Amino acid sequence: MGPNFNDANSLFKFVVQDGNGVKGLVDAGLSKVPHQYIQPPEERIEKQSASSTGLSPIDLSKLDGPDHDKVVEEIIGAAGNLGFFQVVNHGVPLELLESLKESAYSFFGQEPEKKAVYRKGSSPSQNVKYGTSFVPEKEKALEWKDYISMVYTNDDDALSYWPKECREVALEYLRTSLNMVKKILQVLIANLGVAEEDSNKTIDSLIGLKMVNMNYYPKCPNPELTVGVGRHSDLGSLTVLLQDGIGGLYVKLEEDKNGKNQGGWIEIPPINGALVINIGDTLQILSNGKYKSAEHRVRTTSTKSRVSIPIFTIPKPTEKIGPLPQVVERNGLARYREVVFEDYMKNFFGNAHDGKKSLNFAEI
Ligand SMILES: O=C(O)CCC(=O)C(=O)O
Repeated sequence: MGPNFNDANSLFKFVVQDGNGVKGLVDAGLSKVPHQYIQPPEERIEKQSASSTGLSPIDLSKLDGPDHDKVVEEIIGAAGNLGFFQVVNHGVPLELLESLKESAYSFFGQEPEKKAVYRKGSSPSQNVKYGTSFVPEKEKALEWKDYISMVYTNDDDALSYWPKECREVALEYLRTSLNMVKKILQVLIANLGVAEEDSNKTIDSLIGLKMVNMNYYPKCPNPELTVGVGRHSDLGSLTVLLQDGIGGLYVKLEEDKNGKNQGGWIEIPPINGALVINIGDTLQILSNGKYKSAEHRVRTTSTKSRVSIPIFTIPKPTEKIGPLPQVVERNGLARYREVVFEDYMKNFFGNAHDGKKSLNFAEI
């Protein structure tokens, strides 16, 4: 007998424990989403309610030319306002971006047993994890997303243990993106008053750990009731994100001092060949709030499945993270305490997504 999707335990076992994922549910021919995926009304995403950013992508190649100062201004402005921006001429080959999307489809298109090998507890490497939703055990409503997560330690480990469908392209994506991440961080760190001779050390501490994820959002019979990813901010320093052409990534506008913006949402539209960059909690803490770790979420769609491929750059677990003294000196008051990053991570991954609540852990 097949799984009974009306029974909560049976569904959880099928999707989460047996590793069939949301894709397994959809492939079983569902005509409406099971109640475990139905979000409370306040979390649902109305497609019509968001506007597009209308912001042009930043041309990173100009950092090395006469427009250097203008590009620096654009990066600093975006990091301090929306916390999200898009970049072009980023140094990551455009053919590689296409291969990455294809490799995500070839990984998730496999039989469930092939993917389930990488479930937590059975994966041949603790650096590779296949899963679904975010923290399914803790969530009131599950997220409509399957993922594979690959932590980088060294090339040999990646080439031995990351899934063969995507290992080479994911590694090349990471390698080429890191050059860009370092350039962007150089700009952001210099603006916080870190002396040039200390800049490399600070950057190394911000990107001590790297993780490439591939997200797969199967098409959904009831996009109006579900979310692909719920409201959250990222925990690390900078996230690089490749999204395909489907759309559905929304960022929350912070209410400004005059009460304008009212916390509305805007879409980060897919731009062919561009990469999305966003600020994570670590940079918000380090900058004492000058840079914004933006709250974001992802809509589902009934017409086509979507893939996205983020790289998360985060400090090593043993690293201590707190506001830079030079920034506190300017502000007069530290908004965050110093935290051991391992504790911050445990809190982040131990709770369901809930907007920017992750930052409360470090708030004074
Ligand atoms: O799929 C996206 O566009 C964003 C994914 C995301 O927010 C995440 O993986 O944390």
